[in-house]
Amino acid sequence: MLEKNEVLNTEIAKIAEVAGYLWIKGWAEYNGGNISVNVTPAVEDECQKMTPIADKISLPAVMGHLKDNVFYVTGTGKRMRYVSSSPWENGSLIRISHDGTYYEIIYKNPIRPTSELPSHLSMHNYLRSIGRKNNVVLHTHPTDLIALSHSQKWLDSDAITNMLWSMIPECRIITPKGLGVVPYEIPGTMDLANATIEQLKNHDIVFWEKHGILATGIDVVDCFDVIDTLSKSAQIYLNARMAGFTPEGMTETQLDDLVTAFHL
Ligand code: 2HA
Ligand code: ZN
Repeated sequence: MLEKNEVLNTEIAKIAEVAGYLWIKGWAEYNGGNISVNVTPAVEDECQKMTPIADKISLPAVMGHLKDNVFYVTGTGKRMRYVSSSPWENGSLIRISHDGTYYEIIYKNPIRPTSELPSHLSMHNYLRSIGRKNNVVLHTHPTDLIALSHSQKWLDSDAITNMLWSMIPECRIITPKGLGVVPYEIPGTMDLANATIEQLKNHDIVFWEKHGILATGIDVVDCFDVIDTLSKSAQIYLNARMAGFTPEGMTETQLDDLVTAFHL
């Protein structure tokens, strides 16, 4: 009985908590953002036997590293504020087929997954293929970071990473691999997914021009914290600019000292 599965319930409660933060932060206007979390370890035995509650849907490529995996995925067109209050009315569990070519919704309501699902699954599949212990893909629309993505100056991985790192020490510590940058692509397309995957080779977080940000990781709350810290840095930079000066930023030596102190 999945209702009584405490490990799954805890994971869903964390997703609901994060969805609420995305809304409160003002990062989830309309149906903005989407979340997928690999919950296979929590539900493995139970879910392999469950009867699908909707038709099979083919995947754009074979997801060889996600065979029989189960994901909680937010629904297409759904609002984060309602994912927060009613996760099972605004998202569902899907199970990837044994051959990795299609998926089926298995629980709890036939809520169709986000339009970004093929791209999320491609990322999950890629990260597993290179041995990264990834469970989460979280995409959202932080106002301050998107504002920065409207300037060519910040659409450079080193430039945006170094500027954000230099605003507060936490940022250097919590995002040691910095940000990857993807030039504008149409939302929901495999072009956007493939360009993102290219950046995930060297980063855990990817900045999408004039659109938003995507974080990958083991834990959904940690993914939120990473984006929250980047957003804080962006706010400090923009607040200083609005006050009429360019912030100094921490020096290179101050940043390097963090690498030593925190073994980054
Ligand atoms: O789900 O944010 O990028 C709505 C979006 C698409
Ligand atoms: Zn988006």
